[in-house]
Amino acid sequence: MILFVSDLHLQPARPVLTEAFLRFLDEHALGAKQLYLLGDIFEYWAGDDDLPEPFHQQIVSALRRVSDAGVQLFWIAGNRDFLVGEAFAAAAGLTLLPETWVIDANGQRIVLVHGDAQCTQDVKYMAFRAQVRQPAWQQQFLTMPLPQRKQIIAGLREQSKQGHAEKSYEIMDVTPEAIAEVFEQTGTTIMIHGHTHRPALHEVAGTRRYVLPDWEPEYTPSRGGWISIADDGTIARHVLDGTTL
Ligand SMILES: [Mn+2]
Repeated sequence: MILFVSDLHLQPARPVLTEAFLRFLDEHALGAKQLYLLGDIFEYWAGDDDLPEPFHQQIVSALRRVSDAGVQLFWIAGNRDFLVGEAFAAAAGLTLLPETWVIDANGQRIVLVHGDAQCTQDVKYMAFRAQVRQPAWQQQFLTMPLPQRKQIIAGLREQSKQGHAEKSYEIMDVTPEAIAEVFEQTGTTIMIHGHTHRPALHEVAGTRRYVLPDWEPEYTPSRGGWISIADDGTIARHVLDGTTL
């Protein structure tokens, strides 16, 4: 079994969410062969020097327990936790992947992305992304003291809340052109991504695009879940209690 999950937006202020994620790791991920974490696992990540923070320690050791049990863990950065680096990866026992990654899962080639790079209509975000994904920009940002970085990130989040009263990054959807380009460039016909908070299976012109849900276990109706690929290649979408859609 291979599992895929994204968009938890883990943060200390949401203990019910943390509990739901830890339960998912215990009850489902521990029995899997591989687990792919496809972005925005954390609400934000200011740099690996924030690893000692108790909440981060709790999540890292939970992931570590899964990898120590023999499950291979893989990570694709989201738009909120792209500053996760090798120190985090080593502590959690996972492998960092590039932003576009093709896997061979039980004979099927499947392309994995977070999904933010495909929201090409959001011109402002695309410009921001192009800047902050540059290694040189990141190196420079990471030279600032951690409290200052946290302050800047909090400011950006506040700004995006105010400026996006009618539109947030997550409200923007991927564009068909950007999706077609990913399929073409990778020679694949199956994709799994998150980011948009629009869980779905889109079947278009011989392609299948699975969109992961964001997690909101503390609300009614609850949101959340994951995608699995069984040993026979069957791809399934699961809700929080594990049942398939
Ligand atoms: Mn995202």
